Amino acid sequence: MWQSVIPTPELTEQNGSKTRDLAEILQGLRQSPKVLSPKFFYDDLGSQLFEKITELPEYYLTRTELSIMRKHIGEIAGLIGPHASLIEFGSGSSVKTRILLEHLDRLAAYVPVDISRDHLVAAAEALALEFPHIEVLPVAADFTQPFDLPQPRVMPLRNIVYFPGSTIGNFMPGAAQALLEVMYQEAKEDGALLIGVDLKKDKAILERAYNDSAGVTARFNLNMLKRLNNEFSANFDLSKFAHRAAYRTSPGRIEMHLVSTCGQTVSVAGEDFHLGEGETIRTECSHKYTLEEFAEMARRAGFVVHTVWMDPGGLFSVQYCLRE
Ligand code: SAH
Ligand code: AVI
Repeated sequence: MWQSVIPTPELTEQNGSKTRDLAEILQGLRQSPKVLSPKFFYDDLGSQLFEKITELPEYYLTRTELSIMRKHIGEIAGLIGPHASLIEFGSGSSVKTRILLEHLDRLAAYVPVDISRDHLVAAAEALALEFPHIEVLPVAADFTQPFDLPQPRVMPLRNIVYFPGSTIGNFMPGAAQALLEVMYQEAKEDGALLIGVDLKKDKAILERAYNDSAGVTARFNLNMLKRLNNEFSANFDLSKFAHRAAYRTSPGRIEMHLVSTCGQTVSVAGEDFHLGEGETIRTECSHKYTLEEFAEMARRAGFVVHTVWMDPGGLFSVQYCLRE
């Protein structure tokens, strides 16, 4: 009987540690005000909910970045040149990447790096089917911790680090610069960074994007507690928390919180935490930059911004940065 041969990309798993994650969660909940890292959003359901967010009418980021990529892909592919290795941080479903994979000249390899393991594997398998001529080398890793990249079969001419979605905005300025420094190292000599950066704009547009009328962002936010219940022996009652997202003009970021709707005590891995009525756990910051602010941060990490593409409304930017 005829059987089709489906190429299965080989997964590299690195630096995942439940003990380290739990220590980080407990440390965040002991703080005042309480915080949890946005990286804990992304279990399988969290990744699916994020995909739903990208399709919401209020969430302008994804469709705007896609439109910029489609409009300027010729110029982007020209700047990147042939035989590059494309290394993507926080690849998710690799939707925007498909535009690059379709247009880059004889790509040596595509290396998606993501913390959401099963979602990454599914995306990598789909890509390997769609682009059988490109070596796909998925890496399941927390990119805020040290990790190694697999070696492609074909020696690339240069490394291009791709970081779309404005995920850079989810890091505090110091951590964002540290991450750009890691990317600088991964780009190696002659390498470059292609990055999506969301821009400062009217507060009402921003707050709508993180408070959608269908309530998907609220489910995404609350899912973090469900994940803590499932994986870290927590006992959060989701009905006692509400989603809140608001823009703080200074320092220029959306903050997402989970608001305790009553006084309550929750337990995580045997440790109790008290929350007063109205007390919040901050789950995410989404920093918005001006072009100047981002250029300055990139410069401190060793990059010089070479080209910036924006949509006509100036909502979002895609930036090509070279090692200085
Ligand atoms: N690049 C995609 C997805 C953005 S969502 C886009 O532009 O639409 C953010 C992605 O980063 C998720 O897939 C999430 O799993 C991943 N991520 C978040 N924190 C991470 C970390 N510390 N290490 C690795 N991946 C991370
Ligand atoms: C992945 N990241 C850039 C998204 C953002 O806009 O900060 C995550 C998100 N949070 C709420 N909606 C989307």
